[in-house]
Amino acid sequence: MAYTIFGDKGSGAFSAEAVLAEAGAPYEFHFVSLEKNEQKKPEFLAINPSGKMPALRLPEGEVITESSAILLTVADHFPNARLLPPQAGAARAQAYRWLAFMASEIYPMVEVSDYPERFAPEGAEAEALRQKARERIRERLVIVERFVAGPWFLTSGFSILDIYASMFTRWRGSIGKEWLAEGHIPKLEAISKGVSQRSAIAPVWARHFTR
Ligand SMILES: N[C@@H](CCC(=O)N[C@@H](CS)C(=O)NCC(=O)O)C(=O)O
Repeated sequence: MAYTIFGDKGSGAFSAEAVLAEAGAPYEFHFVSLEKNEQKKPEFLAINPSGKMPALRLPEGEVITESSAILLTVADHFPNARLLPPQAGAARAQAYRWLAFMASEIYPMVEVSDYPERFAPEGAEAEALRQKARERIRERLVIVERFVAGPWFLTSGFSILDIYASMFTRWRGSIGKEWLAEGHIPKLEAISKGVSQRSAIAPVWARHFTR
């Protein structure tokens, strides 16, 4: 039985697909279009009532949402893939820390940047809010950048943190292309390059991020 990912290209579904590919797990990708707002249709709301992707159906039928929970679950299911540092060590604690930081401090700002009219009246106020959200994302990426060990996120080597962090660096519309071009996050950009070149992830990366 395979895992089933629900999501769109270039979305948080990248992280779910990349971790399954890296683990060598069998999976299917069920396409849900953000452009057509399919994440708000009853069929998808039955899978994730919050109307957000990714969602992952496990082989036993259980549905998991929240990208960070998906990454942790797949890392647990495939211990031999060593997608997390050893349990109870310092590197493992740092992995939890930064996964939680990106999921709780950065990801929610992406919604504000992409859909500011959900939080402020449409027009100038929503646009001003979008700019504020972009600033918060940038400020928080710079905090992450300071911690990154290089060549991977953690000193212990490649992990789910690299998959997660690299995904955020691709969201140019949410962050601002000009700022990204200024080179504020070179270590995170290097991680993205490394993730994009991993043999199992390269085709996934190309499908999600190459136009
Ligand atoms: N807390 C969720 C956030 C997921 C999320 O915001 N996903 C975006 C796509 S990258 C989405 O589905 N946006 C559509 C919407 O908000 O309507 C997670 O960590 O997976």
